[in-house]
Amino acid sequence: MARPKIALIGAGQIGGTLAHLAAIKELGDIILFDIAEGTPQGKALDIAQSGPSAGFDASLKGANSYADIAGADVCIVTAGVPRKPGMSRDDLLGINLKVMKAVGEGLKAHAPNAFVICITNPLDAMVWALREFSGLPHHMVVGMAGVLDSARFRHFLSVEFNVSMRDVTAFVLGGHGDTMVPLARYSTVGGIPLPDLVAMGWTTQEKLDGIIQRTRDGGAEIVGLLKTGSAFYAPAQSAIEMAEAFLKDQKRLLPCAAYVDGALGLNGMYVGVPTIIGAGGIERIVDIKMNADEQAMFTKSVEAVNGLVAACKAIDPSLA
Ligand code: A3D
Repeated sequence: MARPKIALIGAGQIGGTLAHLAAIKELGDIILFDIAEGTPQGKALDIAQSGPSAGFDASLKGANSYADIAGADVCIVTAGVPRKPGMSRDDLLGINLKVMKAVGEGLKAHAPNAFVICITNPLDAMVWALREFSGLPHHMVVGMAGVLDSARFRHFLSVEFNVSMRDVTAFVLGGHGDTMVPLARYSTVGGIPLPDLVAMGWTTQEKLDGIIQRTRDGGAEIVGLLKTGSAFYAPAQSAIEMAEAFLKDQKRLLPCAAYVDGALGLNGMYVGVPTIIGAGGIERIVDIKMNADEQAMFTKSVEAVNGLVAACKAIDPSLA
């Protein structure tokens, strides 16, 4: 069987890291696409030259033409601009919306059967716009945010409890912004929910609240440290986990910005929810039950996403 084809739209910090990870994991042959001439070609060549030492079989090619992504099985979109210190993700909306239009048209013309993972911010609005511009089926277009936000939460929890990160599971749902919803009740260490661990004296409610806030501010903390851009290693790894779930039909249960129509009380919108990813793309939305406090946080986050979608429609009337 021929290797799968993976197209990376945007060859910046995340795009380059995605290419490296996809090659090392031998997920398929890789096309790095960017409007900047030379960048995708240079990164493709550099990573390909690590192959003899790393021992992977994958071809890598840089491209500035959408024709090169033809027939891609997976497209991961990072095209656009990242945050600088002091900026919110929402400040990127105007410029990245135009980029989603160009990318959406490229996908429609050259990769209409791909599973598309959007990473460009502000995430929930951009994945919605990308789906609209591309016209691809909703279950084949998804946004990466929940896997990363949950990984940040899991990392902080593993440090607090001094346990392996592998034994910590966590759910962060809602929009990928200040209103994101880390769900303590659905987050566990080896199956023991966080509220039980507080009762068992493993940590205090105050410390847990601090970890939840640090998770919400996780992206800004890194932007503040890097000063020239935003996080890229963990975002790339998170999208690779989703791509692998699709390519290997793993049926993974992962929190993603997916199109929800009916579940969780939502009618036709993109927001972070638990999903099952397999060969069929987003195969299922997991309709979890929230208590009153969780529901209030989730509703606030949904409203924030709806506000960003309305802003997109105001900027580009073709989306209205
Ligand atoms: P960066 O290193 O600047 O790479 C972006 C690349 O996109 C650059 O190489 C540009 O040349 C390219 N580009 C710009 N316009 C186009 C276009 N029209 N077509 C093709 N390529 C284009 O940024 P990055 O890789 O650090 O981040 C990429 C995006 O991911 C930004 O919007 C970030 O805000 C976002 N991001 C999201 C998360 C989430 O968890 C959702 C996390 C981290 C970053």
